[in-house]
Amino acid sequence: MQHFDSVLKENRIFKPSDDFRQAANIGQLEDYQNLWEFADKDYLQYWADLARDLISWKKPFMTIFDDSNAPFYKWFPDGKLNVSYNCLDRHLPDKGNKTALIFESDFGQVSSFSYAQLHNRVCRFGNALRELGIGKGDRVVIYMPMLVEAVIAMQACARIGAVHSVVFGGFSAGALRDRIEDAGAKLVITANGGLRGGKIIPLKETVDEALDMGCPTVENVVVYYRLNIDTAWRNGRDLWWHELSKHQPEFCEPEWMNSEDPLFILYTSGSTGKPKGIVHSSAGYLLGAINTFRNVFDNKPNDVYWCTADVGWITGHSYVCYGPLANGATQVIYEGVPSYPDPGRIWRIIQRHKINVFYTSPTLIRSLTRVGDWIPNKYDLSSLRLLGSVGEPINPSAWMWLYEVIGKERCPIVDTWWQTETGSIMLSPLPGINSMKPGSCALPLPGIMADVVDETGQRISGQSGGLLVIKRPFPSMLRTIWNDDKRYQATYFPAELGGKYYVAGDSAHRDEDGYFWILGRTDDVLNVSGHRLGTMEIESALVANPQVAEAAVVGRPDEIKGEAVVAFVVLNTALPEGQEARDLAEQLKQWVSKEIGKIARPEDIRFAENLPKTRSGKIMRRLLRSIAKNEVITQDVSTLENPQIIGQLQRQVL
Ligand code: 6R9
Repeated sequence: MQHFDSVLKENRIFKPSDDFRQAANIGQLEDYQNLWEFADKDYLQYWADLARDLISWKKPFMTIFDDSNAPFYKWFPDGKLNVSYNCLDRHLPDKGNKTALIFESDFGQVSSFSYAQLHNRVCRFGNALRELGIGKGDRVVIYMPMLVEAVIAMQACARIGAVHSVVFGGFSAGALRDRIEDAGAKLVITANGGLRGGKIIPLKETVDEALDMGCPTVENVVVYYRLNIDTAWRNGRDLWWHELSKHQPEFCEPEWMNSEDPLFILYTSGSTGKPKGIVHSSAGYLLGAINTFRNVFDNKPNDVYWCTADVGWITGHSYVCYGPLANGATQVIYEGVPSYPDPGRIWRIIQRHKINVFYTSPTLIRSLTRVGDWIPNKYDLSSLRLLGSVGEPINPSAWMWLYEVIGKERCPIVDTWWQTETGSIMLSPLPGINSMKPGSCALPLPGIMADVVDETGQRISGQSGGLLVIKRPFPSMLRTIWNDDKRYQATYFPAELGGKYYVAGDSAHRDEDGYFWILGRTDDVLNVSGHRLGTMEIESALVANPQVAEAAVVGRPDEIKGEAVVAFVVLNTALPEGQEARDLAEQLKQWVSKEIGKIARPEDIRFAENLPKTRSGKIMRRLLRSIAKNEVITQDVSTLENPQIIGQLQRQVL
């Protein structure tokens, strides 16, 4: 990718200030070294101590770890707990009146909820779900806008032991149906609509459409009344959230779960056309979320924290729903679009709520650098003390802008690398300890045995990079892929590397200080604005269109989005030209938005009579990537069966 070149030349180093270091939760080099030494020498005890310190257990565990059925690892398997109890009830005695959530709506209305109020809402909704017959182990799909109610729904599921699967509100009916069916959900929770940038998103309509296409396991749909709009209704199936919750008791007894009982399933893209349902456990996942939130975001009792991620992604699970609440923190939830109604919105929110810790994505930062420094400079951002980035590689110039213009060289930046599968942050500077290098996610957190190896599992160094692996199991890692243990084992613990290392699917290199620099995915996964998209998923969507015979999708470096989707399409009809080609390209872009969601919409579609294939029939993706970038082709194309189509593919539809 474009900015990797500059990453390879990057050599600036920034140290946390003495003030920051002295006040940090982990600020003494000695403490940090001790943690590492302990983790190295007595790995299991290290995690057991943390689990005892940070989690409130109903029944303490005796066994720390069980690898008798590797790689289906178990952590703290004989313990019992409830995740929602850990996020709410345990704070009530001394933090009942503390603000848990501050909600700012799309149009700027603010409301806030104390821990006691949130507890009350979660309990009442939990009881409502129980009344519908939802209980331990049942799957519940949550398809909600970014509202406090999305967090309440997740917490209520956790409270009664139901396994939630949140589907991002931008996914289409087809994508929603696939996820509901794969999870075998009994219930869908949605809102009658969402508001984004002043526009109404008709979520309930999408749910209706998805359920019309299948989903035989769904018995009910619970609908939160967000907007005063007409809402189509299926009597007997659909129920209003407020009506269900009204008469519920104010306490809901938590379901005491085994450590290894699944807390949630979250679908993410992989290298096949079918998204993977990543399964997370209760205790191990919670431990990762609590521990990293406390240390990486250096959480302090009076901090106001804001993470811009939607609850539809893992970041919204670990660093909106679970990590902050389990730590008793105060956080802001914002409903809408960051640039609405103007590009100053983000900075206004920071000023208004006196945000101290701000966690966001490189795409958002890049889009804001574009509009000029005078916009953030209009606002008082002096409350900020720590900044964070996640989801994709941050290029050094975006990093520098964040550091200088937003953080005024006062705020450390934590560039956090992790994945849906890891559940919590794996690589990041500890803000009071580690120096920062723009574009590097620094070092593994204590206890995370990450490394870079070659295809045989041998450790390598040097700028060319290798596979990013984690050499020992850790509590917050995924437990399996829902309904697909085989795929779990084959994808993440490949036999070629000995079957023991967790293979992340990213390539990386380590510099002379051991710092990690992420180079990109090693599989056919694109990262568009921090969202993972499988090229195969988009290809299957395209070939599902009756006009399309064959399609290949690649990523092209994009200054704002990181990567943009480019699709090469072979039609069932003659090669279109001019207006006809333009219309068809637009139709196919809309088709993909409809099949998967807007985030997957191709930016560029090119038509040809065939795709470039080797004589053995393999599509030459490397060549397609060069063509997508409009590069001069210098690669050897002598193995191509059909070299004449290169010219066709180079022609953009303008
Ligand atoms: C948390 C999240 C995971 C993929 C991951 C990697 C990329 C995430 C990154 C980063 C460079 C960072 N990624 N954080 N790349 N620097 N700080 O984003 O989870 O949606 O599963 O995506 O995102 O490629 O493998 P998920």
